Amino acid sequence: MSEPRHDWSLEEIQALFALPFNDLLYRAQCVHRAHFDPNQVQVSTLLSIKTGACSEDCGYCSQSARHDTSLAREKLLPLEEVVAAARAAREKGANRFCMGAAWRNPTDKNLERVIEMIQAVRGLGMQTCVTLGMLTPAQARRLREAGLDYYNHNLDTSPEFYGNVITTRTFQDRLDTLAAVREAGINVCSGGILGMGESGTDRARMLQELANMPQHPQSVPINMLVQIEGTPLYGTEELDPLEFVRSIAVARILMPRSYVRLSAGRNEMSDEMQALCFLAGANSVFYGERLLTADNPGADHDQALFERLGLRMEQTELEADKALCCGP
Ligand code: SAM
Ligand code: DTB
Ligand code: SF4
Repeated sequence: MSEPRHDWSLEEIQALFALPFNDLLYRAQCVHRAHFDPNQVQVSTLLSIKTGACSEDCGYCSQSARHDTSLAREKLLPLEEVVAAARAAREKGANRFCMGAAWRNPTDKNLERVIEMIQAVRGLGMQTCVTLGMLTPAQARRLREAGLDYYNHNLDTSPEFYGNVITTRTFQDRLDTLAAVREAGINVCSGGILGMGESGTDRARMLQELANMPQHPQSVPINMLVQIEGTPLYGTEELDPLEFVRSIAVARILMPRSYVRLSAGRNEMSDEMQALCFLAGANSVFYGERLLTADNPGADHDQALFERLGLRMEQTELEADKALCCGP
């Protein structure tokens, strides 16, 4: 197996996008099979632990205080509510619990409250992920010490298109947070959003930025824009679904060992479109009826889909250990 590359040129990536669809999917499927069980998906459940009233102006987001989206605001949730949600997610089969807060960045006081949540969720035998905005290197180290498994912070789009979507923090700010997370030894979860009106070159550039990081993010969420009324991006022309599938395939080829997550927007996708995304190398999803504020297919729908496709959900470590020592 060859070592993953970190020197992809834009031309090479554009040449992948330009392949005939069948050739591209075949290449992606070969890469996928060389590194992963092709019939297994990792499932993460999301919970918004602090909702709305965010100071940032991200053009896609329901939670920005600058957009009129009629979203109910909520302060940081009490610990017991978070643990109850994580337990329910575990019972439905999720092996990772991802907690998101509508902050530009957490204060050190906020961080200590979130750490209590991380420790309680780990206590349930689940992997933990949080997405809290920008972090300082010291905050990233504090999260690592507390046992956090993954930190999600997306590039969102290409550096060139970025200013059309967000003005209150820079693309470089995002790279700095990701470097702090990586250097603290936390697994990086980073990807972006397609369907925001970006060009094909922007999609290729975003994937190039992700693939040419010093280490590939362990997890790469590819979101389809969920159009939210009242946000500046509401009404954007929809992306050709096959172009979305191609982007998943290219992500798989560029980052062969990363989990590529078919993320937001599944509620608006047909089962057949999702099946194509799995064929293109997606091997992770957000699972449960809500993302942070938007709807997601319910667990029942997903279980039926996995059944139809013969996909198995990755287990928690505890379940995997039990299966090893006690048999089926
Ligand atoms: N406030 C933190 C931040 O921005 O880093 C954490 C939460 S934020 C909601 C996490 C990510 O969700 C964003 O970076 C974006 O990629 C994704 N996201 C938010 N709203 C979305 C939407 N309407 N459609 C698709 N993805 C979205
Ligand atoms: C990611 O890439 N997508 C998730 C998670 N990371 C935090 C969030 C999707 C949000 C979709 C819109 C909403 O629920 O408000
Ligand atoms: Fe705030 Fe995050 Fe939404 Fe941007 S994406 S407005 S930082 S919650």
